[in-house]
Amino acid sequence: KLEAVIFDLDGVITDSAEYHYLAWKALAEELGLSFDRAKNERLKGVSRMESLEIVLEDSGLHLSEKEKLELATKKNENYKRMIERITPADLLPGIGSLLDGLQARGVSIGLASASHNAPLILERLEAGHWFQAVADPGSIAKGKPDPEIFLLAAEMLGVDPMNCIGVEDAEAGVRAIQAAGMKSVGIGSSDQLGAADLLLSSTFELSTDLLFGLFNRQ
Ligand code: G16
Ligand code: MG
Repeated sequence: KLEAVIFDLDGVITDSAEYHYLAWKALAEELGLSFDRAKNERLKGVSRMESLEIVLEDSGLHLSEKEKLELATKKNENYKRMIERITPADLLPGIGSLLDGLQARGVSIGLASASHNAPLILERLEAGHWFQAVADPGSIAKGKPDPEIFLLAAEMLGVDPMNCIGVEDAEAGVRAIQAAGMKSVGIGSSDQLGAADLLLSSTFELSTDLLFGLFNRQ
């Protein structure tokens, strides 16, 4: 029986993925490095410090840990200024009615975001009331594609991962969901998310019936 649906935040609940892109791009430009959307795909779902390593690769720059921390902090300060503009109108299409529908059918709802800014974003979206569990990325050892954050959310909800569906927009995220033993829904293109059990091009296509259908199919 479908007991819970566990969501990624950035790129699934709201388009904060775009703000991450803009903030990393601004930092890269400041450092004189090239950064495009193709490279940005590799940052999705990946932690802040690991993202910085990807931004810096092939740069020839040799930075100390302290300098790296300063750059990551700078990116985050810029990102935080951008997400202050988020309002409840920034819930991605179909998400509000999906969360209402799941709640009405007694399905638990969890969040498995790699972002330390997730609680702030949920607050800005006024979406916190839908979530019975928000997994803290600070309390896990390994980020996506490791399943840890999805397993933590399931544990907090008190549900068996086998009875969960995970929803993601990142390749690393879909792999994390599958490694957790959950059914996976990918939001995006088959180039990155071809491995998902169900692939949709937009959150608008998500529905309670579709998720029950996915869970019940063999
Ligand atoms: C998100 C983004 C990543 C970001 C990470 C850490 O994860 O997809 O691009 O690097 O969180 O975010 P922060 O720097 O805010 O802690 P998710 O899992 O919600 O897609
Ligand atoms: Mg994401």
